[in-house]
Amino acid sequence: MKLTGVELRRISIPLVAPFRTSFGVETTRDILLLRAVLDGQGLDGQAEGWGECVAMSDPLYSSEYVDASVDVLKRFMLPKLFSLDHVDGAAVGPALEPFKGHWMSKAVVETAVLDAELRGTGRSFARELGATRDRVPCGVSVGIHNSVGALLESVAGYVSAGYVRIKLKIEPGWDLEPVRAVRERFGDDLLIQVDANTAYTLQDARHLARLDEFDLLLMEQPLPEEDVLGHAELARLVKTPICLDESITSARTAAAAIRLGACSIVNIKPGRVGGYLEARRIHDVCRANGIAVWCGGMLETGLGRAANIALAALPGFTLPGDTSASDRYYKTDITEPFILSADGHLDVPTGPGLGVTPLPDQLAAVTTWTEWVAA
Ligand code: NPQ
Ligand code: MG
Repeated sequence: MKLTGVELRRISIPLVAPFRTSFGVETTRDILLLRAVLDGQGLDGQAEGWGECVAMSDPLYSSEYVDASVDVLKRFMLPKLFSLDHVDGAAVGPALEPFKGHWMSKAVVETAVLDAELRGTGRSFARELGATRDRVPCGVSVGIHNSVGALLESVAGYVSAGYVRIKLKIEPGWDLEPVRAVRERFGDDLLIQVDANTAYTLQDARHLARLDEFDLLLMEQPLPEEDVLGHAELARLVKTPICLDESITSARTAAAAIRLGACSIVNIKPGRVGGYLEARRIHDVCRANGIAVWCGGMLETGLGRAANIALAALPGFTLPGDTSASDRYYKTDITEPFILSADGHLDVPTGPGLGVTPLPDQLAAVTTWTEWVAA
């Protein structure tokens, strides 16, 4: 199989409400999509597949951003893949390995090629990755609000929609009070966790230990991405389990973080680690070490969401993920929407590849730019 061409497409899609985190506010997602066209042996002629890049427009979550992704794909990654005689999902990672970093760009092209390959042979992402469930329990990530009252109203809506776990975004000045209020209002049975997106330092350890009384499932990425050792220190000073997100960029960094005692739980985001195949390797490393994992989210449309739900159906995903329904973020998704069941689950797609494709009208309505890159 050859990669004969790629369509790069940018879409601009409004969020149902602003999403505020410790690193900024997002009101509209500016997303890069990639459509890969494969030709040849093993396929019925041509096959095409889609990927969704999780980079934001600005490098605020990590160093990656959309314009850089377009650039590195066009300048380095696509020419490399076009030069290969045989391309399939498994070949993309090794071929791009010489290029440092740029995990989100690697992930989008690997996902699109894998989708094309699987569609060409009728296999689903879930089957290919090793899913063992046909539906997954879902959590929801709740942004920083202007007041505790407004936060409680939002959380009440998600709880009544069926979400089985609530994640509260925190930052210095928005931590103990909102967490206490949500715990008091919704009771001891609600599964609650927090995510700081690197907003604290080890100096804040005593303050973060005050979260221990709220019986949280975990605290996610309190310290900077590079401060793995700091997380190991912090883990000795707080009772709440430490979960790493930004610090985990590969199975190797996951293994090192586990060995250091920097985390007892890992948030796996396929886009942040170079794709679904590396995400599965992180799952395997964690499972072998008794470390629980869950599937993170980057406000994906139905394309990225479909693949995340397939991944979240693997056996080591023992905690609910940020795999929310489409309407958590978008009024109109670009695929058939993912709809939450009354008991807070989403069905794992079963069709070939991702099991979903963009709806042409919806896609056209949000597209701001396209470019065809031929081999
Ligand atoms: C996290 N996601 O776990 C991320 C952070 C995040 C669901 O909390 C645009 C694109 C806005 C990606 C905001 C969730 C975003 C984004 C937050 C990712 O850390
Ligand atoms: Mg996070």
